[in-house]
Amino acid sequence: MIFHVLTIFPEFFEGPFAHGVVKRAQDAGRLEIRIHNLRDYTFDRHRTVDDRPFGGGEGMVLKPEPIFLAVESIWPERAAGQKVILLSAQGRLFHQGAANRLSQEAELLLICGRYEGVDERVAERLADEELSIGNYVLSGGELAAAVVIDATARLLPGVLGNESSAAFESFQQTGHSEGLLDCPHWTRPADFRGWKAPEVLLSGNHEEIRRFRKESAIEKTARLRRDLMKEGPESGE
Ligand code: 9WO
Repeated sequence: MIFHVLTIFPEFFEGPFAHGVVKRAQDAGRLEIRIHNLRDYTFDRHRTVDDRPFGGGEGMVLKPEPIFLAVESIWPERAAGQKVILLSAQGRLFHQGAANRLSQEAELLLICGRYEGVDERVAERLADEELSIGNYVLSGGELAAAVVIDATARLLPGVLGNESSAAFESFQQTGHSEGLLDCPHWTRPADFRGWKAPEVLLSGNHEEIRRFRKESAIEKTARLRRDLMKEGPESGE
C-alpha cells in the first residue's frame, strides 16, 4: 500500500514512521510513505500556500491551487484505488472500521490542513472523503495523518505477522468500535508493592483464563466505555 502525505511541514513525518510496526512494514516492502511538500507546487518567489479568508476574519486559509496541482501531479490520471482524504476537525469520525476499509485501498493521499483552514473547494471538488480523528481541535492535520497511517498500516497483510490467527481476523472485522475493549493485562512481578496479579492468570487453567479475560473485558468496558456496549441490562440510557 502507498500513502502520500501533502503537508507544509514535511519534516514532521521524520519521527512517527521511523519506529515499530510502521517502520517494519516499510522495510518489508508492504508499505510506502511518500511525503510531499505543498510549497513545491507554488510558483511565486515566496512559495505562497495561504491567503486571507473571503468575508474577513482572523488568520489565513490554504489556497486551492497548490493543493489541486499537487494531487494532479502525483496522480495525472486518478485510478479507482487512488483516494484523496482531507484531514480536518469537520470530517467524519475515523474509527477502527474506517481503518479496515482504508487498508483495502491501493493508494491514499492525505491532505493536512494548517492555519485557520483549507479552501472549501478542496473538500467539495478534490477529496473523496473528509476525516476527523476525534472531537478536538488540533493545530493541523499532520498528527491526524500519522494516526490514520499507523492505524491502517498495521492491518496490512503480513505487517503484524499474525494475519492468519482467528483473533486477528475477528478484530479486523470489528475493531473495538463496536463491542468490547481488549482485556486488561499483567506481567511479572506477580506481587508488585503488595498489589497482586489475578491468581487465575498464574493457574495454567486455560479455560478459566479465557473466562476471566472475557469477564474483565466486559467489566472494564462497562466502567470506562459504556458507549461501546450495544445492548444488555448493563448498557444504561
Ligand atoms: C477551530 C475552531 C474554533 C472554534 C470552534 C471550532 C473550531 N474548529 C477549528 C478548526 O477546525 N481549526 C482547524 C485546525 C483549522 C485548520 C488546521 N486545523 C486542523 C485540525 N487541521 N486538522 C485538524 C484535525 C483535527 C482532528 N482530526 C483531523 C484533523
